[in-house]
Amino acid sequence: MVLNQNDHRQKLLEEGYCVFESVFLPEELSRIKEVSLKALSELPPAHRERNKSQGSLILIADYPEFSDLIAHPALFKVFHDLGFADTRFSSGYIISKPVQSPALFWHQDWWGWGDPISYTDQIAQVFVMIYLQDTAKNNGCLRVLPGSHRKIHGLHENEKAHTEGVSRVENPDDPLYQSVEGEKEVSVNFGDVVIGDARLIHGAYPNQSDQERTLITLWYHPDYSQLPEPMQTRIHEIFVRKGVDTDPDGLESMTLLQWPEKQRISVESFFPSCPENVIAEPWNRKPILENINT
Ligand SMILES: O=C(O)CCC(=O)C(=O)O
Repeated sequence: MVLNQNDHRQKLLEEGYCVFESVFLPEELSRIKEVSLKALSELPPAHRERNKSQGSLILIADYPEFSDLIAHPALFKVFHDLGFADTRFSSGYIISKPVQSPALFWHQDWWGWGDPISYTDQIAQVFVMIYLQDTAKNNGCLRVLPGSHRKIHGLHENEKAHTEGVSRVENPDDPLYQSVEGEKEVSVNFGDVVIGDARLIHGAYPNQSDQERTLITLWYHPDYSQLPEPMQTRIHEIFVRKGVDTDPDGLESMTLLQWPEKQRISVESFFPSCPENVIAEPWNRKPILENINT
């Protein structure tokens, strides 16, 4: 179904995600695909063991070639259609499921649940997912729980998501990998873009195909100037890889500030500013259940 401009915004607000079809021509993503597959081929096996459920977690900050994607006019148009202004970037990953690999655990990615805006319609962070091939249930497409960005779900109680044992798939029978009532399959064509509220509970099906399934996830923050200052400070810290709770490898990574001048300048307008003398919003990855709708 092709959605119009208002439908996309409505769906994002109500269900926590939406899909923009044919945002990119396949050839516009060919360089990104080449760089991503090369980065994957150079990964030490231990990385994939450690991230068996995700498949891989490669910070794109190490690859200035991603400047073309981060500031791509087609993404800018998507943000415009969603009514976003003053959108800033914090980080991005190459997340790639090898052939015959397990499901990605159910999780949500929001870390600012301590702030009251997390319980409102204001969206502080979105994921932008760009799959580098068509996806379907068979090769590990995304699955989501529509509306879970604003409503309580049993999975909110599960504190294991993002832990080491769950990433390594130490217990494949854990409910975090299984189908859940109400889940929605989000299959896409190469060139489509999925936008989601960071609060949305999501995961991915196992990749049961004989092809790698590769995704670029980018994190952006709409209407940045309207976010509380401690949140802006935390976003800036994520951007400079300071104390990121889920990502100890990030300390060794480059930041976009160190990219060669040409690439850095092309993405500079998306860099998050940092308010002076403001302590960062504490990491808080679990909603306060009394504050969230039932
Ligand atoms: O691998 C996928 O399809 C989803 C990745 C994901 O959940 C994320 O980037 O937060």
